[in-house]
Amino acid sequence: MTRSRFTSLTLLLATFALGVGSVALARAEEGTPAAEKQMATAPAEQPAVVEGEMVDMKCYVAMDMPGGGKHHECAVKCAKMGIPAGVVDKGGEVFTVLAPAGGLADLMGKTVRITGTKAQKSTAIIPEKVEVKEGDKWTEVKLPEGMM
Ligand SMILES: [Cu+2]
Repeated sequence: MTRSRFTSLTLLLATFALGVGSVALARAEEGTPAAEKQMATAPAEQPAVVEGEMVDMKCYVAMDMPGGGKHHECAVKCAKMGIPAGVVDKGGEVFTVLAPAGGLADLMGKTVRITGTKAQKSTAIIPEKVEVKEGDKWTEVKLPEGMM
């Protein structure tokens, strides 16, 4: 290959790359308004209250283990290790609690009520307020600072 041929090939490649680049750029710009519109009509999150038994997600999912009873000790250990906590509601729906599980370890097996933001992309809740039911009474649980 001669030098001039090499140069023109390089130029050709550069031009091609630039062309592809501008097309990609134009596409990205085209995509922006639609994406914004979609976000405006479909919020990613919505307020929600979830009530049910607190479990550790690993043992619940893998072995159908509750958060209380004979499995209580394991559930507490799992949460302290950082395995996500979850809430199983009356209908059997399971919500992952999107907060550090260590702060929820003492609630394993108890009936809890979590007020927060429900994720749309997953069955999960970001807690703003956590309450525990003892007898017929609901008590707000003080969670470690910075947890939510
Ligand atoms: Cu466990």
